[in-house]
Amino acid sequence: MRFLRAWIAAVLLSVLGYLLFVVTGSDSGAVAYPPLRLFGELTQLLGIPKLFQLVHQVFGLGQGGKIFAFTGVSLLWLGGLTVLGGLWRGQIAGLIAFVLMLIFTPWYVALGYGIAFWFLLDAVNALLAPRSRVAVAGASTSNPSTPNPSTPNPSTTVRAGRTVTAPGQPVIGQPVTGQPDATRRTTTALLAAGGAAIAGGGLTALFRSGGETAPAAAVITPGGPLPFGVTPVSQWYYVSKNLEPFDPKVDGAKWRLKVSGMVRTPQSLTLADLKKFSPVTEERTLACISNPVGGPLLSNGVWQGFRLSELLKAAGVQGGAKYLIWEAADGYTESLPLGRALEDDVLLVHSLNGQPLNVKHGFPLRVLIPGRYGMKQPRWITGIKLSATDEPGYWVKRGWSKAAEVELLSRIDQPQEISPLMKAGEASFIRGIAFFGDQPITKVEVTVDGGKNWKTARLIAPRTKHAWTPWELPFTPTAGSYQVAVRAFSGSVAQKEAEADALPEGATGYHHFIVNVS
Ligand SMILES: Nc1nc2c(c(=O)[nH]1)N[C@H]1C(S)=C(S)[C@@H](COP(=O)(O)O)O[C@H]1N2
Ligand SMILES: [Mo]
Repeated sequence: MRFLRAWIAAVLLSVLGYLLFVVTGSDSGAVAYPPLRLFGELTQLLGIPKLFQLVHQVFGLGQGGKIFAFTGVSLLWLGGLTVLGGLWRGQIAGLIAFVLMLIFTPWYVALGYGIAFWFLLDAVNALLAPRSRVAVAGASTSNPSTPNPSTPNPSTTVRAGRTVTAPGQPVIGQPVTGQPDATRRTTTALLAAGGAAIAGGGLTALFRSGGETAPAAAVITPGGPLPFGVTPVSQWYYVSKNLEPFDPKVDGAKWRLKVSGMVRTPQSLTLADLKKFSPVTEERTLACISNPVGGPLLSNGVWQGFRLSELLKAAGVQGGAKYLIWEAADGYTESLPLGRALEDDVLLVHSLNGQPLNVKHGFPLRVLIPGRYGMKQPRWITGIKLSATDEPGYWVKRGWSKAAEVELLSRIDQPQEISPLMKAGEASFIRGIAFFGDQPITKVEVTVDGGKNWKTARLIAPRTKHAWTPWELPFTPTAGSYQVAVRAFSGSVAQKEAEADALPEGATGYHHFIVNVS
C-alpha cells in the first residue's frame, strides 16, 4: 500500500511536471522535464559505441531501441520515486530525490521536484493511508510474520485536522474486521486508475508517431521504395534526438536568430528580417548517418532559404574565429569549421517543397550543408556563435562521427527488398538511386548473379548537384533466383564494398538481396 501510494505520488508529480513543461514552452530550456533529462543522459551512455551496438543487438533495430530506452527511463524515474516514497516519508523521500536528481538536472529543477514530491507524497499518504490503529493493525494482521518496517507509527498517522473516527469506521481498539474503509478504498482505486490512465495515455501519445522516429543513433530496417523525384513532406524521413511530442514548437513571432561570439555586429533577426537576404531555391537530398544500407532515412526535397555566407558577412566575422557553433531550440548543438561555413553552398532554409517548414522538420529555420549527414545540420536553430575553439556536437559527444561526411551510397528500390516481385518473361527494370552528398555520381553498376557480372545502369541526371541520382537497368528475368546488388562510382571513387555499421561513420557496403522470379 505504501508503495502504491508512493507510485500515485510519483505519477502525479510526473503529470504535473509535464503540464508545467508544456505550459512554459518546451523550447525554453529554463524548466526542464526530469525524465527527459534522464533520457538525454542515458542516450549519452548509449552513444558509447560498444553499448549502443549491444542494445541494438539485444533489442533489435529501429524504434525498438528508442522505446526500450524510454521505457527504461520511465521505469527508472517512476520506479525510483516509488521506492523512495515507499521507504520514507515525504520530507526524507523528497530530500533524497533532490540529491539524486542533481545528477541529471539543474539544481533548481531538482529542488522544485524534491519539494513537490515531498508535498505530494504527504498529501497522498494523508488522503489514502490507514489512519487508525485498527487499520494499522489490520495491515499487520494480514501479514503477521513480517512486520512492515515502513508502516508508520500509528500515532503519526493521525494528522491534524482529520477526524480519527469517521462514521462507519471501527472504533479504535476494536477487533480488526479486515474491512478497510470502503470510501478510502474507492478513492485509492480511482486515483490509481486515473494515474495509470494518465501515465498510459501519455506513453501512448508519445509513441503514437509509430515507426517514424529514431534517434540519430537508431538503425532502421529497410522499408518500401523511395519515390525517385521530390519526397512529399508527408513521406519525408524523420529523425530527432527528442521524442516527437517534445520537438520544440517555436513561436514564430517571438523567435529570433542570434548571431553572437566573435562577430563585429551581433545580430538578432526576426523571420521578416530573413527576407533581406537573396533567396535561394535548390533541390537537395538529406540523409541520416544512422541509415543502414538500403534504409529509408534519406529524402529529397526542394528547399528555399538563403546563404549563410551573406548573414556572416552582415555580422562581420572577427579574425580569430575558427568555428561556427549552432544552437537550437531543443538544446541540440553542432559545429562547423568556419572555412566550410563560409562556402556559398551552406544554406539556412525556411521552406520545404514550397511550404514553410513544419514543426517536425525544423520550423522556422534549419541548416543545410551539402556532403554532410543530417546530424551536422540542425533544425529549429536559434543561434550561431563564432568561436576560436570547437565544441563537439550533440551526437559527436555520444560517439558519432565528428565530420559526418556522407559515404557514397546506392540502393535498389525496384524490385523492393521486402517481398520483391518480378514476373518471368516480363520486360521490367531494376531501379534505384545513388548519392554522394556534394559529389557527382558518374556510374552505377548492377549485378543479378551475386557479383560475377556487373552491368552499367542508365543514370537519370539529377536536377541539381546536391540531389540524388536515379538510375535504371532494363531487366527481363526468366524463372529462377537472382542475387541482385548495386554499386556506385564518383569519378575514381568507388562505393565501399566492406560492410560497416552506421555507427560511427555511416553505413557502408552494397545493397543486395535475393529476387525469386517465377
Ligand atoms: N535541433 C535538432 N536538429 C537536428 C536533430 C535534432 O535532434 N535536433 N537531428 C538531426 C539528425 S540526426 C537528422 S538525420 C536530421 C533529420 O531531419 P529530418 O527529420 O527533418 O529529416 O536533423 C538533424 N537536425
Ligand atoms: Mo541523423
